[in-house]
Amino acid sequence: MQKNTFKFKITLFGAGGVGKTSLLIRYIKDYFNPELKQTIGSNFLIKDVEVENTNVRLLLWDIGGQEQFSKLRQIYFKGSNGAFGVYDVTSQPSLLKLPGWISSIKKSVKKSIPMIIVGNKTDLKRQVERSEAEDLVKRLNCCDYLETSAKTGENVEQAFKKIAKACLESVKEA
Ligand code: G3D
Ligand code: MG
Repeated sequence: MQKNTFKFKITLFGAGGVGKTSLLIRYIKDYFNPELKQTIGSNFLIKDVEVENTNVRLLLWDIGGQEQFSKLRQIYFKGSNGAFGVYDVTSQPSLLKLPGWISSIKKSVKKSIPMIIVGNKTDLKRQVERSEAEDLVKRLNCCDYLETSAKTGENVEQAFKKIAKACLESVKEA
């Protein structure tokens, strides 16, 4: 790792089953495993990227199968530089869980951090209107909204790039 590398902790959040682990695996390893089992515990994966001629190391945290335990959430979010929220475009309840997650983040992280929301599983028949998701994302003050498919790979790289870029901009502003 070069000396001038920025390190950002980016935490994934969202309801169980929306595709957080699949998105991470698609991004890091470029494959999709339909047999993927529910993650146990939280994992983190590392990806080195270049953003605007700057070396950035992303520490990507995946909460695993314990999404429902709010005490764990606080530990998990602590020290995050950015957050990556996921819902499933075939599940309205998964969209409506995002505000609760974001209030957990605000309780755990003192300063305001960039957040991106992705609507995943665009390869399936959607149940949530894009405009509804966009409205919510705007109300939640997230920096961006994208739609992805961990299955086809659509927009996956772009989504992680956006959050990396937003993290970099936030440290440069500070
Ligand atoms: P999670 O980590 O948010 O809990 P997972 O979600 O990554 O474990 O994914 C939950 C299920 O959704 C998995 O299926 C996975 O294969 C599927 N999935 C994830 N992303 C996509 C996607 O973009 N498109 C489609 N069609 N399916 C996706 P199983 O059957 O193992 O539960
Ligand atoms: Mg998982």
